[in-house]
Amino acid sequence: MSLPPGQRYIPSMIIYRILGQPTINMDSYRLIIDGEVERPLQLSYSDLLSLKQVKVKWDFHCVTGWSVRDVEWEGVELKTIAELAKPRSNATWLLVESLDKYTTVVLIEDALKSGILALRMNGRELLPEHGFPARLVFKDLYGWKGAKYVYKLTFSTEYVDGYWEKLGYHERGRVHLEERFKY
Ligand SMILES: Nc1nc2c(c(=O)[nH]1)N[C@H]1C(S)=C(S)[C@@H](COP(=O)(O)O)O[C@H]1N2
Ligand SMILES: [Mo]
Repeated sequence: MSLPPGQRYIPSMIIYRILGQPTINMDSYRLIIDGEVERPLQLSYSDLLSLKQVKVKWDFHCVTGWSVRDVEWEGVELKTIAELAKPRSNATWLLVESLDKYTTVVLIEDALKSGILALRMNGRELLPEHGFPARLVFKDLYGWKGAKYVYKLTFSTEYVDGYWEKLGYHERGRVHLEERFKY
């Protein structure tokens, strides 16, 4: 896919930690899946490693205008997690919460199309600064939708602004349509 409108390539990803670097306790870490699901889940890191893993190589696009070519991610497709949790058909939005209190929101349709809960990046375990133990990544959504240090995914009938959406960034954030801002 060609470079999306308004983007330029840089050599490597810029690290953003708008709410700082959280301390992680791996003994207590659980990925919680709740909300409008038939089967709420709490998955430990080893549970996540035991699920089917996929590997992708995607360009990464930050809404501030930089892109990085061919970043490799490995982890669990959100589709796989949804198959276990069984979201109800009235759920429309996936509300995302991280250990640093960062939040965002993704349309469930977009999340199931190309969302990955990434555990590895460029051939190694996620570095702390890139979101260890787990982060989200989406093929065609801007980088801010890819919450690092993620611990909760809530299937919701209602839209709720996350950190950047509250400040005017777009509900969906599709890169090729330049969905940068709400207005
Ligand atoms: N928890 C958390 N996740 C986050 C951010 C953040 O500040 N905190 N920044 C977002 C933005 S705007 C981008 S572009 C990417 C950058 O990923 P990187 O820090 O691994 O380079 O992380 C996204 N996820
Ligand atoms: Mo970003």
